[in-house]
Amino acid sequence: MPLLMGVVNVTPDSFSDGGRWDTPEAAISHGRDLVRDGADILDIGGESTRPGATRPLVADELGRVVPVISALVAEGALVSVDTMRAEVAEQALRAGATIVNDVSGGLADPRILDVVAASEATYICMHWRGHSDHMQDLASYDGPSGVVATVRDELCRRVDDARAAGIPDERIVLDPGLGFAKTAKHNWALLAGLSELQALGFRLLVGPSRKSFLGTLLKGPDGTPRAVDDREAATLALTVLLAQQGVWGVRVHDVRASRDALLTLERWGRP
Ligand code: PMM
Repeated sequence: MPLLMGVVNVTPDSFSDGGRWDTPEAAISHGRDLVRDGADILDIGGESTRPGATRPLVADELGRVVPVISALVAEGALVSVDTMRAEVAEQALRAGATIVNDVSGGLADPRILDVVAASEATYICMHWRGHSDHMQDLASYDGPSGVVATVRDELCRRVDDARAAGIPDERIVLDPGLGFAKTAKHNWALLAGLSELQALGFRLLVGPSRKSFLGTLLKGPDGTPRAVDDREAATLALTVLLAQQGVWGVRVHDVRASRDALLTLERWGRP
């Protein structure tokens, strides 16, 4: 079964849960709830990557994530830091995080690769093309090879840089980056073509939870997308399908529901 990575967004403006856990106390308490619900990893982030988001100051990002990481690590949680910044990754690792979840795959701040290389951390290397304020302008995969092969090749170049910085393959996890410079059609193609990414031989993490392509799929008769907090059943269906594909991890908001779905799937496969 895949690992469940529970999302702790310590931000005022994330698309799915912005503002709900934006004080350290609220975020710590939410992280505890996710562990109780069965999260294997807590992914703690202080920068919203919703389309159109503007970037926080480094000091603000640090102030959001470091106290939350320290507190949850002290309680025994396995923590990843969701950041594109070397400085934040460095301080998060010092506070006890053991995974760096870099949605830019080393493109936003290449020094992050050196920080990870100098540690023993796992590096989640996501497919990305640009910051959130303009990423949807970059959602074009018109070349002859199509979105799956293009994302695979672009991820390979990120892996080349990670290797060159000294991060061994065993510490690298790849992620297709659903919704990042991608339309709904691109996301569905990537999910259907996941085995092409798996063929690269790295562990895979996928983050479909509550994303807008599910809102579009579940749109009402007048075309209105399904609300963010009403996309859970579709998220669970994808969690189960991803588990059947053999991915290493799924990044989700509702850990309890995903854990129930995975336990059910696991029981089905047991005599
Ligand atoms: N998606 C979001 C943020 N961080 N990290 C990884 N590795 N993969 C993702 O798909 C991903 C991510 C955006 O979702 P959120 O605003 O709900 O956290």
